[in-house]
Amino acid sequence: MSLTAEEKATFKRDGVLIRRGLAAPDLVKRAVSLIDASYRKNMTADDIPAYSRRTFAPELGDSTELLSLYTETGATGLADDLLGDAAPVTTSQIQIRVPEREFPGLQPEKAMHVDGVSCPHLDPRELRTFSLLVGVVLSNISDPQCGALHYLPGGHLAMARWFADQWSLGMTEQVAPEIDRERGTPFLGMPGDVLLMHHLVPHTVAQNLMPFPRVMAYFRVSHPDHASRRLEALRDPWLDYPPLTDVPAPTFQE
Ligand SMILES: O=C(O)CCC(=O)C(=O)O
Ligand SMILES: [Fe+2]
Repeated sequence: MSLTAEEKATFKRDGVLIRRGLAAPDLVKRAVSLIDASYRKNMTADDIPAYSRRTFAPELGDSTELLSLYTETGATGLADDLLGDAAPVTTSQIQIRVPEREFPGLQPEKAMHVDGVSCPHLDPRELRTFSLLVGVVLSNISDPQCGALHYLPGGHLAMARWFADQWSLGMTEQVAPEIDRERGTPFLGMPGDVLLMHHLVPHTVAQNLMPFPRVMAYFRVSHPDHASRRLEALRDPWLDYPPLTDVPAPTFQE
């Protein structure tokens, strides 16, 4: 599985690429039924705040069935196409936006952020960054009101400039003030759709105003050298993406 030249150019400009229906229905069905069982049987309302920071269904973090959403769908080939080479992914993260009506006040909107930098619950000097986020849709996300991920197309370039010029390690601000004010573009999709997002694209999630849970599986992919150059990768958006160095970003809007 590989990316077209046009897809690479789009990723360069937007920092985001969407492949509809990449994960086969049987893989999606198996993952959904495991997550659903965990949500119904193991989760309590008290778990929601911590799970929202880390992962839902933590006991499934290294399950082969969940990992197959990344390893058996062609997503690994797409990640290799962007990064040139990628370290193996060994865990999945499940993020559920629970229905607000059922669990009022337990899952507030997340602030605009990039993953792994100045996490509110961690030491701000600790970086837990990576290169590429792969997200697999596991529920119907056709209405932005259901707690859709909202992202800022092109925000990876603005964030790299901010990290280079304004930011220093230990600051608690997660993004530049002008980015914090943005609401972003909702990522809408159906089960099996896959999102590839550059690590510097700022994003947020709102409350889920629908009566059913919104479910995503996420995989964090790193260039093999990422861990040894986290600070540099915040300031140079293409350091972890050698195959994209010479790809021109399109100037047209689709
Ligand atoms: O719930 C989501 O879709 C994404 C949440 C998020 O941004 C995160 O866990 O870092
Ligand atoms: Fe995030």
